[in-house]
Amino acid sequence: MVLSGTDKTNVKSIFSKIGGQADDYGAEALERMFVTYPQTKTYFPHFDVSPGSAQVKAHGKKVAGALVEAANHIDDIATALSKLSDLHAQKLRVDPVNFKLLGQCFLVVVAIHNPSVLTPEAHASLDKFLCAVGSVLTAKYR
Ligand code: HNI
Repeated sequence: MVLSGTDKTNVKSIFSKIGGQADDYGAEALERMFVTYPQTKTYFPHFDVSPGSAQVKAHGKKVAGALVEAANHIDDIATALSKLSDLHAQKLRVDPVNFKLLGQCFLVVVAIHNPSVLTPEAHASLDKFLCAVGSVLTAKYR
């Protein structure tokens, strides 16, 4: 997934507009993923996955932090998320299809809270970015 210069600018602009709300969006995206695609809950047997749970909130913060990190290092996402890539490939072994699902949920959450930010162009760039993050996190699966 190759991000153009415009995509990179769009993604950085989206994250700057989201600002401190990213943590909440991470949690909301997880809540939506668990409700809409309940099969994703199988990776979190040790979590209380009900909406509003403290564990989901804390985990959403971590996921959002990784997305912000990727956006801040958009020219080299692979290096920025290298440790997470090892973790998802070697330990968690999440089926790659699930990254699309979480990505879609995150897009929906951004759209709901920032309808004016998510122009079709911004939507396309954010989608490409989330796909790029998913590719990095599943790149080391063997
Ligand atoms: Ni993911 C742990 C980031 C997609 C299942 N994941 C993490 C952590 C981060 C993270 C950050 C915490 C690592 C640590 O504690 O050191 N995950 C991301 C990102 C995406 C993603 C940025 C995609 C955008 N993860 C997914 C998906 C699933 C998933 C799609 C499964 C459906 N992740 C997990 C599980 C853990 C995890 C399971 C361990 C949770 C725990 O605390 O036990």
